Amino acid sequence: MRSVVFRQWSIAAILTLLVLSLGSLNHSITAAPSSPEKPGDTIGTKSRTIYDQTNEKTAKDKVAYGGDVFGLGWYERPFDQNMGYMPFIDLQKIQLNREDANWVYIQIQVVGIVTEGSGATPLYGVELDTDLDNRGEFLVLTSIPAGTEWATQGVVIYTNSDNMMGGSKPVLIDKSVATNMGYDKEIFNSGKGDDPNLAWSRLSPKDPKMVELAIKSTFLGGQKGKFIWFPWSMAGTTDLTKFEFNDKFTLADAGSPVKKEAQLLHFNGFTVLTTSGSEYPLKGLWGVDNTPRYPSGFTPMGQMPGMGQSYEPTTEPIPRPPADVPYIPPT
Ligand SMILES: [Ca+2]
Ligand SMILES: [Ca+2]
Ligand SMILES: [Ca+2]
Repeated sequence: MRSVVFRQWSIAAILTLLVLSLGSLNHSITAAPSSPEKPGDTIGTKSRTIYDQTNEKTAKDKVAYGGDVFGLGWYERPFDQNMGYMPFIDLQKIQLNREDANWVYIQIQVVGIVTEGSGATPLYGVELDTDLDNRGEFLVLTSIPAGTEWATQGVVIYTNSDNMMGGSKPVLIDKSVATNMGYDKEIFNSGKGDDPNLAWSRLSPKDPKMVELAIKSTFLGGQKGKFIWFPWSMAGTTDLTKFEFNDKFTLADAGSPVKKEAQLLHFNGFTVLTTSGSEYPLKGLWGVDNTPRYPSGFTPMGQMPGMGQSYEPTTEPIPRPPADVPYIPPT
């Protein structure tokens, strides 16, 4: 009887130790605490990661490697008006992290050293569709952060006053000229706005090729918030009232970053035609890079145009429910 009691105590002790050690393990993988009014020093490690096409190998030939799909609003144009490569806006890897109770962090890594692009006053950020109607509500952009400390300086959040982002067909090319207003209205600029601490940026303390953004989690619906997001980088002269670009430019006016024939790609259930090489070189729409759209906090139901699930195109269709995102050639 005594030994049975002892054994029970031993099991209880082992269980207690196990719970304690699991507890400390749990603690050690949680992001360092942040303040509700200022982002934390460290960003968690469980991030949604997107890899984007890069162009350093083809830059000497003044062409993009690929990845530009005008009809879906996917751009691969980190080049100037003369097809000069801008590695400091060539998106490479983007991570979105929601482990922190107070902040959503976005880490944007490009091919070149960020500060080496200062002459072009580049902007880095994220577009957000917060009501899941495929129309962007917000565009959060930062200029090159002054340093590796979080600051609100240079961070601007734009919205659109007509809630008609993307015209009659969000994401896709409108058949007639879109007259919607684009990102025409600032709701936050360098700490000025209803909430002076809404969004922050810094250069990554670990990587000179990375810009980091922090947006208050409550702005995006809190920890259970659902939104569509995707990153942008652009030269600072980009006209934000021209969003969405594939409505406000024809492909002929925008130009093309590739010389290749347009290719039909089967892409996670989508069938898309890449941008035609006959429109080479870049004309009106240059100095921009982005990626497909991604869901956060929800699984997309039905067809959401421009959504990516993996960035690797395949030559054969992946069996999935039928998807058709028609490419509408400019007339
Ligand atoms: Ca890129
Ligand atoms: Ca929306
Ligand atoms: Ca449209």
